[in-house]
Amino acid sequence: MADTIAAISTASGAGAIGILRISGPEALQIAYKHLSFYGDPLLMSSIQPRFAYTCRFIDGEKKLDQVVFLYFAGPNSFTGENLCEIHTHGNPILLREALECLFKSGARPAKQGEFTKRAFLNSKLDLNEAEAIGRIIGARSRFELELAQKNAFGEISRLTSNLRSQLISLKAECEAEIDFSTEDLTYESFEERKNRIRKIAEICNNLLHKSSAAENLLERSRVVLYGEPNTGKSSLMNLILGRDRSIISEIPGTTRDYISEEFLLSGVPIRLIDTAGVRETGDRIEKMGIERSEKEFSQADVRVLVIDVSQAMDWEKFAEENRSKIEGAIVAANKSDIRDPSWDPQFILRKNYSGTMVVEISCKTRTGLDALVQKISEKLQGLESSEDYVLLEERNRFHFTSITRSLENCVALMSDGAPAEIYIKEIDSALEQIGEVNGRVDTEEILGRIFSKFCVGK
Ligand SMILES: Nc1nc2c(ncn2[C@@H]2O[C@H](COP(=O)(O)OP(=O)(O)OP(=O)(O)O)[C@@H](O)[C@H]2O)c(=O)[nH]1
Ligand SMILES: [Mg+2]
Repeated sequence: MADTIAAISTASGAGAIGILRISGPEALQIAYKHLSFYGDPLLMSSIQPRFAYTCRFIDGEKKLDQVVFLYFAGPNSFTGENLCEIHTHGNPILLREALECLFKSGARPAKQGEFTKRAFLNSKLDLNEAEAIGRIIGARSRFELELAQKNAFGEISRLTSNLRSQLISLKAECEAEIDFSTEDLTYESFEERKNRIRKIAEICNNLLHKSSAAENLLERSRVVLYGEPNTGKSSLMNLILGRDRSIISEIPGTTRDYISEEFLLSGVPIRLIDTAGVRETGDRIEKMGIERSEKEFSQADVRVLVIDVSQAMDWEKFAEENRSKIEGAIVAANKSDIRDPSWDPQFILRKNYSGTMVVEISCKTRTGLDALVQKISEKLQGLESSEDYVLLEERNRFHFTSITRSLENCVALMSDGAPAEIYIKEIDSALEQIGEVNGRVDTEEILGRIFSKFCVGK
């Protein structure tokens, strides 16, 4: 039988409330030793599950805090075991002291993710849902949170169950064919079977593609500032960051290598990159810097082309000649405080390059910066707004890759005229893998690896 575990389940640091959780066969007995009810003493047997009791948390004679106590009788609890929650005031020292009391009375410290692991072992959650909880807790952006929420509400589990039942009927058909005769199987029904298998392989493959697209977006999006020397890229970098990161000077070619900083732009984790100004140069080192700028530019998720509108320029010609740099980019028309009469955003906008926006800014007077940040955010959200992403954890990427491979092998064997006894083995191995997606995982090692990513108390 499992032992009883306890932990602080709220984040460390001070807060209005802090929650202690106790789970296991002795949860109620251990908690009860430290509760003192107002008025008539309440018998342990009178405590009703799912009722909130206000009482005191005590250590012998010592009163620690006024608390709210909740009891969930197994199996109707998060872990499926008897579970108690004690809501104290959120002082870390107080919480620690109360937790020590629970340990003294027989609970043992919970390991990382142990509450969720017990929920999984007691079939309260499948493995996908358990992993999704881990991601919900740790999500660093709204996009990641939305992906985790989809999984927590069973999207992967549902899809997998559906694929599994399709594979089971295919297997049954093949078995019938092996057991009885092959005479009945017409060319059409054989081809139809092959197509069904191919289709399942395609669904799995698609899922892998969607997941890898989502993973790319979970990496910090790269916002790259680029343009000719002296246009104000470094000035803009520093203003967006809110501190002096890049060196600024009136000498063109100041930034020799790209400079990159990670931070949250309106809640979205990004990597902001300031690059060396691009121009023809004989300087070997500057040339190397420019090559690196061009590489950053080609890998950017959001491109911000910084131009200097204090220059007298033929902007029409500029727009013509720089199509590849302007298309899809946010053009930051900088130095608008000393704008030259030759500048007019229409020269660029009139080209109707797809996805191009122009924002007039001045790093000197800070005008237009909010509008620019807003446009960058819009582009970032545009990258992430598609509902068509799914996130597979590493474990499931492996399973879905194996399933796809087995089913493709199956189709190849069928095309080669292999008998059902042979290709059914590939269906079997796909079925085995699909079973593991929803969590028929029994080795302690794999479970340990999954739940160790959680914090204590989860
Ligand atoms: N008047 C005015 N001057 C600006 C503005 N933004 C930048 N500058 C000046 O323009 C010069 C170049 O700025 P930087 O930020 O170093 O330009 P850069 O694009 O990083 O230049 P490189 O690193 O050489 O490619 C500096 O002297 C800045 O003070 C602006 O909005 N208005
Ligand atoms: Mg610079």
